[in-house]
This record gives sequence, C-alpha cells and structure tokens, in this order.
Amino acid sequence: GSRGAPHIILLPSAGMGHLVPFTRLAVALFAGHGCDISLVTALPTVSSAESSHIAALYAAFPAIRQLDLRLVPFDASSEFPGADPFYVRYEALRRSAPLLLGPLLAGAGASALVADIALASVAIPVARELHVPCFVFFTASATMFSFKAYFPTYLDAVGAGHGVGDVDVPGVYRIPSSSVPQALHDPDNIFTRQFVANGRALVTADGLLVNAFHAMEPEAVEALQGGSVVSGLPLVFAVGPLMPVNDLRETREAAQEQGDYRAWLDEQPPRSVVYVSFGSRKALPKDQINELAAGLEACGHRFLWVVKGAVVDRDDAGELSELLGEGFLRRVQGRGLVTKSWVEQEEVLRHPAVALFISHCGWNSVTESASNGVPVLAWPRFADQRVNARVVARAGLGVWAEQWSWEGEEAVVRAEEIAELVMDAMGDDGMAEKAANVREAASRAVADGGTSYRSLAAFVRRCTA
Ligand code: BUP
Repeated sequence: GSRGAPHIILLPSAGMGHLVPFTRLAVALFAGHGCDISLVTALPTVSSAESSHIAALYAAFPAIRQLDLRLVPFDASSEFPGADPFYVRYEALRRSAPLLLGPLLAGAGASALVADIALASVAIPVARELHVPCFVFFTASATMFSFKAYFPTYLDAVGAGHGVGDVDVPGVYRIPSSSVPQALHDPDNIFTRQFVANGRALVTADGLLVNAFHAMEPEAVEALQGGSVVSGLPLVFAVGPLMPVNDLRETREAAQEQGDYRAWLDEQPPRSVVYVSFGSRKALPKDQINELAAGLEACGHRFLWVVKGAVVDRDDAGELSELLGEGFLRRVQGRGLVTKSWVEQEEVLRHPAVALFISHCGWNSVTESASNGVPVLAWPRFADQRVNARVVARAGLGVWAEQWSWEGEEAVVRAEEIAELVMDAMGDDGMAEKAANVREAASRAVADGGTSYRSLAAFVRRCTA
C-alpha cells in the first residue's frame, strides 16, 4: 500500500452475523487506521440481506477492493441432507479455499490475511504457504472464543464416544452442558467437525482478533491473553465493540424500500418501546410465534417486532397476517409495529424511544445493545447464544430468562410468562442504569487510548512490520 500502509485481505464466511462485523472491521481499518483493504466474498450470497450489505459497502467505500472467491461445487444435499444452509456455505468455502484462495492472495500483494473463524483451519495453511501472516477474526464473544479454543482439549480428555458434559474452561467458567451449542452434542454434525478443526488450528495463527472488550468480559479476555485457556495461543486482540458504519446505512436506505418503522418510532414517547428480534438466522416455531404475539399484546407496552418466517430471507414469502392472524394485527395497531422486512437494528437501538431489547443474543445484537445501553431480556435459542446470554447477565446488560425454550426442546413459553417478564424488565430502573454503565464502558474502550482502540492499533502495527 501507499505510505507503507498495510494491505489487509479480509475473508468473511456466510451470514449477516459474520458479514456485519467484518464490514465494521474493514471500515475501522480503512477509515480509522489508513489500511488498504480487500474483501473476499463468494457470490451469490446465501441471503439477500448479505448481498445488499456488500453492495452498500462498495458504494460507500469505492476504495475497498472486491475480490471474488469462486466456489468449488459440491453436493451438499446428499452429503449433509437437511443441513443449515449457512453451515453448508461454510463447508463450500472451506472446500474451495485450499485451491482458490492461494492464487487470489498471491495476486493481491497482501500484508496479511484476516480469516473468519469458520474458515480458520483451511485459510491458515494457504496463507502460510505464501508467507502471508494469517490472523483469525472471531465474530462472537470472548467467552465463546475461550470455549472454542478449549473444546478440542476437552474432547481429547473425555475421549471419543462420551457425550459432551459441562465444559470447565480454565480461567473463565464452567459452561453447563445445557448451554453448549446443540450441534456440538453430535460429533458427526457438519458444524461440529468445522468447529473442532477450527479450534485446533488457532494455535497456528499469527494472531487472533475478537469483537469484544475487556471491561465487559474481563475473565475471558484475560484468560485468552494470559495463556490459561490453552497454551500456545498467539496474541489476542480484543477490538470490540466494532462500530456501525453510518455511510453504509444511508447507502442501503437509498437502495431499499424502507418500512415505516422510523416514522412510527419517532412518534413514541422516550423509553417506551420494546424491540423484539431473534436475528437473521432462524425463525421461531409457529406455536412459539403465537405465544410471543399474545405475550406482547398482554404486556401492555408498545413494541417493534421483526418477525422471521423462514431460515433464509429469500424463502420468506408469506404474509404477516398469515403468520400472526388479522385479529392480532388489528388489536395491537398503533401500539405494536410488526415487520418482516429488514430494519436498521443499530439505529433502532440508538433511538430514544427504545427501552428494552428482547433478543436471541446473537453476538452482534449484544454488542449493539451494549454500545447503546439498551437493557436486554435474553432469550437465547441456539448455537453460542446461551453463552452470550450469560455474558449479558453477568455484565449487567440485562436479564437472562434461563428457563425459556432452547431450539430442540419441545416446551413452548407461554404468553403470561412472557408478559410478566417484559413488565418486570420495563419497570426495572436499576437494570436500565446498569445497561447505561455498560454503554459508558464500551465507549471508553473504543475511544482514542481505550483498550480496544489500542488493540486495533497494535494489530495494524503487526501487519506493517
Ligand atoms: Br433480523 C436483522 N436488521 O432486521 P447477530 C438483523 N440486523 O440490522 P444472527 C439488522 O444483523 P449469528 C434486521 O443489527 C446484527 O448486526 C443486526 O447478527 C443486524 O445475529 C446482525 O445479532 C445480526 O449476531 O447471526 O443474525 O443470528 O447467528 O451469526 O450470531
């Protein structure tokens, strides 16, 4: 790059939960630290949310280079019948990388590669072969990162053929078996194989980045950095919470038909609205959607609810009224706004009308709540979300409804229970105050001289050396 600025190649995997933090990292490095940036993506993306996000990034930052990774075809439906389409895409990327990533890197003149955690074990050897330093970016919590790094050691100790019990991550905490991501209880699951391979590969990386900050997860960050989780981990840079990119939001807005949620939010009194979203990855079961609807109706508060009816947005064609019933929509009209479209969540969480976030605790959602000081009512559903929910509760960002359903369990959480917890949380000034403290800590971490700011600068220096 110019002026000795490093040229950093970023390699995200599939899904908004990975793409969003990668684009935030791209902009932080480009605009905040003067790096040259290339972003490797495989088109077409799994969801249309991803393709419009990528288009908005290049429109807002034309100097960020676009590199296209072609995918080697593989027959996912016969090898992994019924597998989650996002995990299938991870697998396609993993199979393509050994062959196709090398030429891409060699041609680009890279100072460093930053690979998504889901691609770690395949990307590191390719970069090593070309003598390009390879860093791994973990897009979820530091606590989950410590679990991932330790999990292969745990498996080796308990031996094959035993179920996964509680996992006591040294220096962090004893993760109960019930909080371990569902898929990991099955050693043959496509996700488990990737998870373990990537966990084992971490010690071979040149450094690790995580979208977390010390003040929110002190034990996990210190354990990762201090070598107590596994010996031989490279440097760990805690650089979060990576900040949303406003330019990108505006470009997206221009390109998209916008819902009327903004105008509606503007009309609501300060701290009066419950925002409800379970992320971009999963739909709640139909009967649970109905109970949640009844619970929101019964709690008496205003609400903005982003409903998903299918795993991949392109398949989500049904009408809201089919999903929820005309009667419900009519009864809550004015007080509750329900949408199937994408909302700019970070902007919603920043809005003064929003008082509470009922969240699945995808890590990006947690970081956005933390940066805006919005208390969370945590209702984790799958994957790393229970581990994240515990971070939320422990850091004082919110409460975790520990008994509430987890994907794969039959139980449906009833409307009365939902209404009661929402009413309690809405009336809890102490919780709001603690969430505001988390916001102050987050803003100190990313400000000039803060822990995360200094970590990112140290990472850039490593790439320059
Ligand atoms: Br839905 C939705 N608008 O309508 P998470 C999501 N988002 O801006 P997930 C919107 O997508 P993983 C919407 O702000 C966050 O940045 C949201 O990531 C944004 O959960 C991102 O919260 C979603 O990590 O991904 O989608 O379940 O499973 O990878 O954590």
